[in-house]
Amino acid sequence: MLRKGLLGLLVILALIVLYFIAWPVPVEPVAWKAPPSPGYTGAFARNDLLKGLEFLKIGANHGPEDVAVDDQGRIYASTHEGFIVRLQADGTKPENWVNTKGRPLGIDFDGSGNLIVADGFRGLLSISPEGKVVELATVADGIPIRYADDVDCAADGKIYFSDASTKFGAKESGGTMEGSLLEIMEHGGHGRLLVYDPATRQTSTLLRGLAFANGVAVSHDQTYVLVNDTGNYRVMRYWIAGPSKGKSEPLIENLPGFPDNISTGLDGRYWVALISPRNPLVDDLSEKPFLRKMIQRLPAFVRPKATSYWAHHGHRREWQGSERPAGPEYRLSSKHQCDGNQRSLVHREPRLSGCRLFGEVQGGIVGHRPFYGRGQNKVNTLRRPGKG
Ligand SMILES: [Ca+2]
Ligand SMILES: [Ca+2]
Repeated sequence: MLRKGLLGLLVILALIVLYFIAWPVPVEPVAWKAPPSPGYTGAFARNDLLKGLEFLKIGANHGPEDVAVDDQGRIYASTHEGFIVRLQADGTKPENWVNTKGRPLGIDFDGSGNLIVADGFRGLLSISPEGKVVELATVADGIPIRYADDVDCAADGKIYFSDASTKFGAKESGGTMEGSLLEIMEHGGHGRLLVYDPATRQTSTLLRGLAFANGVAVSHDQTYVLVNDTGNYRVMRYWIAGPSKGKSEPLIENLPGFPDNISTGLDGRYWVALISPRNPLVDDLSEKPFLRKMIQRLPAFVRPKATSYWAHHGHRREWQGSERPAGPEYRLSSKHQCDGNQRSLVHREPRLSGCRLFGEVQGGIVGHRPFYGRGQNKVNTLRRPGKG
């Protein structure tokens, strides 16, 4: 009897071991070497500069991934429910303006007043001022766009956008968060930076191999495009003009968190939203793909995931003028919210004169922060946009 029981136990144990070794999972993890995290030190030292955000309501919608402002100063937010929510210029009266029937993520106005949308489920869309939705791109270089994430329109009309993962599509993976976790866990580099040319209606690939291609921002002088390589904790620069055209290099490396959106700001700044602090387990297992695969066989709730705790923003400032000064090319500073309010995963869109806007990826609000610095600390009304 005892022997039978022992045998049964051994069989169960063997099945468990077999499960952890052989059960099929969607990821095929790739070995890489995560640089040691600097943590929130130096320019990233914790502070409470984001405390006191005012919050604008977006109706019954959630997860405003990005925000944009039209020429009348009205505010638009892309939401989890598929709605583009529109608020009046004073931040009131949210209305469900258009539903893309997908998952709108990055949004930006083009020169003709169309709202260009990187839709995680549908690809690149354009919404006319009357609210008509048109698909601009669903395929690039023969590969379906499975996870359009962020978009930025250049002054010449070209539309730069990211396809976060060609393997783990937002829809096929069961959602944007699920797809991002798979891409980052595998670290297979299925993300790409794309450009849509309205003159030819063609979409082409500029950069490949990104471990979740995320936020996109065209530089102030229109000579390069920044794209966040989330799984590698870095911001990449791809040159679109000048002697380095077609080349790319990392601009900021080894960030202490996962970079999500990036946008242009005032005074030559760029704003990077760090969606979550780095996860020590993910870093420790970077060179152990087999163990990462085993972890994928654990129930979802015990697997590594984004930490919804507090918001961080690094920003970078470029040198002014054409002469590059000696020393680092950029200066970093950051603004945080450390009150533990679970207000996390914040993005920003600073293209307003007088205030900054944030979208909270998992919450139901858009944050509004009066512009501070340079002696302005109490602008409380939203003003007309000035291209920052
Ligand atoms: Ca994003
Ligand atoms: Ca952006």
